[in-house]
Amino acid sequence: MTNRTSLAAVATATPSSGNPAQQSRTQHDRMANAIRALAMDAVEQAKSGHPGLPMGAADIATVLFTQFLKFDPADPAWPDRDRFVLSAGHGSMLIYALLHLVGYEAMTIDQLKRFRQLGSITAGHPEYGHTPGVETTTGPLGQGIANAVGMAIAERHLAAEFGNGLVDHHTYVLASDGDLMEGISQEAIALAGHLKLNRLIVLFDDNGISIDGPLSLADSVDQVKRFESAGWAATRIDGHDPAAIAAAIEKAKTSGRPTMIACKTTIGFGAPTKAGTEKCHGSPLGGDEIKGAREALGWSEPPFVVPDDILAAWRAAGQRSKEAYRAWQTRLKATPAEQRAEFERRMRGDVPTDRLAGAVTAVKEKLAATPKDIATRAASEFALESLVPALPEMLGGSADLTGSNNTRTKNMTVLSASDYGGRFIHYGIREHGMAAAMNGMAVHGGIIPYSGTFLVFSDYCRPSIRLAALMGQRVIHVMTHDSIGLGEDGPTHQPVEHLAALRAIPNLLVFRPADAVETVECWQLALERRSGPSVLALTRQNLKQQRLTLDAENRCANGAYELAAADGKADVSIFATGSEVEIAVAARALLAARGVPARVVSVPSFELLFAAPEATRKAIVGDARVKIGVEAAVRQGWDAIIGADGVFVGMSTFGASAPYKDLYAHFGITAEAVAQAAVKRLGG
Ligand SMILES: Cc1ncc(C[n+]2csc(CCOP(=O)(O)OP(=O)(O)O)c2C)c(N)n1
Repeated sequence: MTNRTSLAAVATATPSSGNPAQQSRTQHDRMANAIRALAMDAVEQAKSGHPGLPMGAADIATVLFTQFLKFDPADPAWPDRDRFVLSAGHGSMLIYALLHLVGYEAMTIDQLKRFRQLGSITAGHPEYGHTPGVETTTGPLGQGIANAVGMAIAERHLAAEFGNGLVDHHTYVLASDGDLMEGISQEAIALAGHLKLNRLIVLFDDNGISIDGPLSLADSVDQVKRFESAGWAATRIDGHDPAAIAAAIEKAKTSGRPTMIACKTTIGFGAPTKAGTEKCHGSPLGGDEIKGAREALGWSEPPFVVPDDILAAWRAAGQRSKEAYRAWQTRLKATPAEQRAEFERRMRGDVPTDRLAGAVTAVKEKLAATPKDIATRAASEFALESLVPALPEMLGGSADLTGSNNTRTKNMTVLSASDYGGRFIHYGIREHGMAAAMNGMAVHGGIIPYSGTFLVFSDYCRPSIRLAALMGQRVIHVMTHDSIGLGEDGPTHQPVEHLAALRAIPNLLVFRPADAVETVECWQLALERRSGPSVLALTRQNLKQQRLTLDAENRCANGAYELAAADGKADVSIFATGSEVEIAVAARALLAARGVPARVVSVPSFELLFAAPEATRKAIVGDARVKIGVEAAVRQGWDAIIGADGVFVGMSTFGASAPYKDLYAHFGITAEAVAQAAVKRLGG
């Protein structure tokens, strides 16, 4: 322990009051020690948690929150606040302590005492929407830093649109060794460097310790060189030296590039025997160790007590941005009414319902006038040609599959370091980083991110899709090439289990539209949905337009609907999604020719069907003697519609490489197979 003497020496000094930006070293240490003590105490009380990171990073956080971060505890949603992302979410007590100290009303000392307990706002890891002041949900390492890239893109994009008077803020990240070891961080760092996101500042808690022990067990990357090679400014400092931390952040703010500051710290700083070791990473320190730490830090207060003068200094830090806040409000008021209303609408996340409905109707009218037998990915592009101009908040992209995903419309310009106002992002081959950046844009506000890749690569972004669902964010994933129907690329590219896997994520809507009309309807539902993400699974191959007459109503809204009625009372209900709907329709005709009345139900979204009122759902599902599901994917999930004794025509193995029509025949997903299965089940 090297910190013991210096800390003991400063412990009794009187704090300076006044300008917190120029507080003395003594004052700084006592303020940082308040974080350390609260973290130790809360983790001890919960008998669970991670004291090491908050104790080690307390100096960094103190400098950031008392001298740099622009925020107002009275208005956690202030659009132009700086964003602070605790990417190393396991160190959640760091942010909870900070929120308490700077004066977020909801973060009472009682909440800290109830760390990690049911109903508290001090959840195990920081959760967006659960705790005012938490900007994004973190815990799965690497996600936070990648979210922050999206926030920084959102900031520059909105600044390009609304001007620096309304949008001009920084995004700060506290990242750990674990964050930087995760692969997603490479995607995020490379994208941020390429886009020269100079308002993004990463403070790396460079403590050289993870759960298994010293980092040297598993890693020997020179992080400064790594960031520099990705186009960042990067530097190494003593993370316990407030002057060095402040100087580095000051410099970062003037850089033309994003900055990474590697702050050398001691994990568990202050703990007499456990500091600097993995022993303080993820478990309570224990009574003796806490007693020793209190002595080492010169902190004589009982658990959960912060001396008045220190609390007052922290609360003063919480008021630092009042003037900036007022000035911003004044600028907002001086903004021309129309622009101001648009900015406020965008930040509230209200879609312009009339404009959206108008765009959807225009697309449907065109499809009724001139039906299109096109792939649903092309139908999506056709819809986007109307939707993108109607909704300026839509920010599109693709992970290097732009021509395949059809996500870029004709008039979209590219968002780049020289034009942040562009509305299309070439994310590069970085599906995970892309999905996480989209989450960051969504939580930033003002943007509805949508982007594209192949459905099979949903696995590459699944952790971020899950977090979008957990956070309830409107993020829209266009995922094309959605089955064996993609053909010759073969089983590596043919999703089989992916629809089921995505449907397993709570609060995610998975849409698989059957034709051009359903595609625009599904887009409308995804855009209107404020409370969670959506996936649009779209085909590569052309499909017949099933809906030939104009429907004012969005027939996909209940998740499923009867597309073709039976001739008389149905003996058979055929349920199908996407490209298999036309197979179901053909099977119905074959059955009709054999005198078997069958109906076809298109099921663009399981989740919406299951959420529909019971009577509606029962009417849609019906009571035909035989229920058949048709989907070129695995059966998992289908029993909820067709029953455990229902007939399923789909896939049970991986696909194969061949022209798609050969594959459908090979795997027996054909109208004949469906009709035969129905007749067999009817006992014919
Ligand atoms: C994606 C992911 N993998 C594994 C974990 C489990 N985990 C939590 S913290 C941690 C190691 C953290 O080491 P470091 O990032 O250096 O944090 P510190 O020890 O400095 O607190 C691991 C493996 C996780 N939270 N996220």
